[in-house]
Amino acid sequence: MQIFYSNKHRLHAPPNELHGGEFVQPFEMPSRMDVILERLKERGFDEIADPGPVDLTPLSQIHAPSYLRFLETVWEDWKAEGMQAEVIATNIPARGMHLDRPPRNIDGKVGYFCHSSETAMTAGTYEAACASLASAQAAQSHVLAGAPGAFALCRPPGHHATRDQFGGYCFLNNAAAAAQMLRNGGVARVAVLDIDFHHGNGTQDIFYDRGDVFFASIHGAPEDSYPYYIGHADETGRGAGEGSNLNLPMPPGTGYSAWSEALDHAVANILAWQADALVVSLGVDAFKEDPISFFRLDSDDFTDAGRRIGQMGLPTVFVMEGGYAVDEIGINTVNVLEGFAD
Ligand code: Q9C
Ligand code: ZN
Repeated sequence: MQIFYSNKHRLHAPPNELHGGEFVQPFEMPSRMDVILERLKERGFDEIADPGPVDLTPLSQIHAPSYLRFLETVWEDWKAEGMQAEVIATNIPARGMHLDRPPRNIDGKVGYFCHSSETAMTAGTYEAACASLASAQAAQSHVLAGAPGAFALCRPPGHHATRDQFGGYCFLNNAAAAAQMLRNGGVARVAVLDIDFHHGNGTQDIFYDRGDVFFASIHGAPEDSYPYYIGHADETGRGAGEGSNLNLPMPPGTGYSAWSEALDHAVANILAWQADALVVSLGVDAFKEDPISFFRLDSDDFTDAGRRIGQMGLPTVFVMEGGYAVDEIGINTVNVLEGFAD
């Protein structure tokens, strides 16, 4: 399987994550990629290419222009205001406030374009996010050209990035961009299957009103898990998108028997919807040892999940999302790809 990966993710390495009231080393760290790359090579996946330059034009179909401009300029503006350290949102518009009036002040703007303050930005974040997006785009065009599957080893991840907000370690929505570019390339019906432990709120937000992209997500129930305020089973889409959004929230302690039933349900719905191509938001934080998640999947379960995805018989773009049990992230990720290829 062809893999696309850029080293430029290293430009994004914030020193801090706000976690439990203190600053800790971020869970989403550069070494995640090293462990995956090592495992890929160990298992004979040696077609790993740099994606080449990013194409920013399709971004305007999934992100607000004002948000894109913000990402591009925030670091400069933040420094110009005299801020000493990384960009972190402090104040985010809440109940009773205006949700649609971006302020001029950069601190206010950061909060306006953010939904989760654990996520920091640094000088190299935008460039890293663009390089991550480039991998998703390259994998997408590889599949569009006829490959049965391709893997975008993306970092930073993307599925929590909404139309106009960063957060959840995400800035540009790589999976949404891949889906949009498949559409632009002539694929009529595209499904996004999100198996990351966390609900893919960004991808849902982007496609919620659209009937041409189906979104299905298996995730920790919002009552118990980030992103907390979205991801319920009754969110089914709106307008032309009614019926093309499927949320399968699962409780703490969910193991592979219940999880795989949810996967089968998602797969059946995607096939019934008659998708022509598939984008998989591939997070492996459903793993039992993940430090910030509460499902109980074993490493072998990821192989089986990959096999079930492969049995759909759809051209498939895998896009890397989360997974924070760094020691096993390589095994778990590559297991999905091996199961798929099987
Ligand atoms: N303090 C992805 O898996 N919540 N993002 C942090 C630890 C945010 C996860 C909880 C989790 C975001 C791509
Ligand atoms: Zn996740």
